[in-house]
Amino acid sequence: MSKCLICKTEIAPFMSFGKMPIANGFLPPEQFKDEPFFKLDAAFCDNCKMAQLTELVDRDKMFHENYAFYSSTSAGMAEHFKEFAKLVKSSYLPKKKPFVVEIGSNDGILLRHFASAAINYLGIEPSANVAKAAGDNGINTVCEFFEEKSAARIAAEHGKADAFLGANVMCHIPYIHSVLNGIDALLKPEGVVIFEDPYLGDILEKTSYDQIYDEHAFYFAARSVSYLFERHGFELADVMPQDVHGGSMRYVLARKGTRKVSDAVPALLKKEEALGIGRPDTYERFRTNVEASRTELVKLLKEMQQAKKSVAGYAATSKSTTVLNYCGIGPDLVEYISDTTPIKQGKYSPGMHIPIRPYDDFKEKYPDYALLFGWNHAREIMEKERDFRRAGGKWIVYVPRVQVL
Ligand code: DWN
Ligand code: SAH
Repeated sequence: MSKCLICKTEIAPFMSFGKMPIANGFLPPEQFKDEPFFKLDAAFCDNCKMAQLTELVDRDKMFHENYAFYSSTSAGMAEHFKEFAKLVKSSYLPKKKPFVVEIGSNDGILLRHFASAAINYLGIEPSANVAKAAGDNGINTVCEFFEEKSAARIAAEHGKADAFLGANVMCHIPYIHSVLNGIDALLKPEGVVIFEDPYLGDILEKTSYDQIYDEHAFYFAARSVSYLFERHGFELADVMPQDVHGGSMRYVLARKGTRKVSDAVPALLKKEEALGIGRPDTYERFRTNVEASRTELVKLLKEMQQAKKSVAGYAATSKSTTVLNYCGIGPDLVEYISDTTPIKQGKYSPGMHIPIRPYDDFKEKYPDYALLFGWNHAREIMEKERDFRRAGGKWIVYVPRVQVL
């Protein structure tokens, strides 16, 4: 039995994905023999309702000087973060000398909009290569993990913050109580916390099981986020669904009583109740749906193989590591994966060792089918790849169900 990372209640996994490599551990052949694996099991806490992993990978094995994910690889996400910054500036900052802190600021995709508006800000990013990319673009970034210890020092050096921001990072931090203590130390009394992460409701409804991988320690919903922050004297003041990463939720939190609670909060809590987010049978159903999805995807790829059709993966996402390893899909079924990130190209996918090739290879010779691992960017990608369709190419997607488009 494991203990809930939030409330220490005993929890048991509702689903095991088996042995998994590091999701962003793209590697050269000489490292195959030493490739680390861990057990990917997902559980849900009957007490505080937090969905979470039970076995955790050491943070230094995931976030380091060769972190493979650069935020600015999606034009759609660049636009999303421009709007995020606009909202923070217009609705959440005081007029006088505001100070904004973002954790997991990566290559500066969000903070550049504060820099260009001459607003005082600081990025906190432990992965040295992406932090350097931000620094090279003139974005103030300190390279370290945010937690209670670093927060006190940052507050002493830079002053207290009016807004504490995070996108796709809070769910990455299993030592979340330390982060909340840090927020308490760093945030002004009237300050606001705004963060967004993939939403558990969408994961369950769309069977997007590929959101489950080592970096994602938590799968948040309003119910669990509210419980967690209440333990630290904060209150969930607003929630805003976001049409990114396959369905995300933006949470606004403030110290209890300092901000009006929007009607959207009780409305979402009610919706989550109806969706069964707090009930074990919901997770049983999810597991059945995941297993069915695996069976269908493998069947489809084997049919393509028999018909001698070529299949390439599109976008070597972190999520693809779960799909490939859980379904047992190797280079015999997917010849290569095309990706625009230089650090991934020429390497192999974690665990199943499918070659990662530059995007030009895809453009120069289209495969018969492209398996869309970046399904969360489908609008952006399909728009960009109209010529692939015109040339007779077809997309394979697996969220919300396995389909050929
Ligand atoms: O939570 C996380 C999210 C924000 O980003 C991190 N833990 C890691 C990462 O997850 P991911 O790798 O699943 O992210 P994306 O944004 O779904 O995929 C990015 C990958 O897709 C990059 O390697 C670039 C590639 N890509 C591409 O090759 N062509 C992306 C687009 C839009 C494209 O057109
Ligand atoms: N915010 C960006 C990046 C998300 S990827 C976006 O939405 O695109 C998650 C990022 O969080 C990585 O860059 C990783 O290095 C960073 N991270 C992980 N643990 C962290 C911590 N304790 N404090 C700050 N950043 C952290």
